[in-house]
Amino acid sequence: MASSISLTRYLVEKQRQHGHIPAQLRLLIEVVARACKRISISVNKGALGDVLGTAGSENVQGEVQKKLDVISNEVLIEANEWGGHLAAMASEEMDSIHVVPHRYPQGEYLLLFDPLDGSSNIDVNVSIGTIFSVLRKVGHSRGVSEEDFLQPGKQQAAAGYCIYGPQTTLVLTVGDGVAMFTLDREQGSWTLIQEDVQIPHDTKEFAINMSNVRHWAPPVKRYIDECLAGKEGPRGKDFNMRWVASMVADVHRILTRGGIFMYPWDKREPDKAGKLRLMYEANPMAFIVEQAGGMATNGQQRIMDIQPEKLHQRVSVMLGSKNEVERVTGYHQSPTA
Ligand code: P6P
Repeated sequence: MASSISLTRYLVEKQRQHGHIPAQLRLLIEVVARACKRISISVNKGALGDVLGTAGSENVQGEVQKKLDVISNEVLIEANEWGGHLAAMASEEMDSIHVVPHRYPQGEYLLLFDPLDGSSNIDVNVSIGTIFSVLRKVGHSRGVSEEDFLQPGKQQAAAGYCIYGPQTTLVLTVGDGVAMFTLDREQGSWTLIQEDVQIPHDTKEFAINMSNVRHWAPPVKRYIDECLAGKEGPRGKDFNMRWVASMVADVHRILTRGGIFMYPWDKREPDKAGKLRLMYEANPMAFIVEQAGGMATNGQQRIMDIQPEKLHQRVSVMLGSKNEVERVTGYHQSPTA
């Protein structure tokens, strides 16, 4: 294998070539990557580390928290508090933002994360992951409030995820393409395995939870019915289906070989825009997917153009291979076309 490039070297060279990564952002990314390394150690222990099962508490979403949800959240908070690169953090597992304590210097970035996405898969040994998004703090006063976080996804300075699967792989964008790093456990370092990741514009693979078919809006139903009709239908080709029920795993497959991922609005909870959260699931994944030549919409508009109103607001998500996302978005915008 050609001389391996570490995450640190990749970030330094990006900074040298493009001035793309200010020192504070570089530190932030390396600290998050180190936290993901620690989370992967707990995840990999499973039953041997007394980290499985529920924590006996609920998160702000009213969901039962798994022990690893709480552990992962604590690891990310503790790792990022002291470095002077952050002003505050927000997490799926915390009702309100966590402002960097006064005993530490404050930085210019805001970090948002889903510390362990796919929790329902933890106890059955299926891939799960950490998703993170980085925003710049607007204004220079020391005060930070939830409003500082309510920026559209197109304002992100960086985004990434770490998938804890057969390999532990970190996927990252700072707005200059997408790179993948696999954890070399013998050296304890992140090693570059791919840069300039590109999602094929076409695919024959869709990812959606089919058990919800009776609850979908007509444009989603039309799109999936056409896929299921296969060669004999209007698409003229057969499609395959995958649904891991871990967004990180489904998105990683799409980054690797193409596909479309959908978690659309449905009639089960009509007042909610969708199941997934905008700020720390949809936005970071949309940034990564767009940087890899894909597309990400809520059926009506680009996800990264949505102006957030609440920290934990939900959104309908369609993302992946550009031509497929364009098609299903078109069905929403012109239902009779
Ligand atoms: P369902 C995991 O809980 C998650 O938030 C995403 O990672 C995943 O895509 C989705 O929910 C799975 O939802 O309804 O299929 O269990």
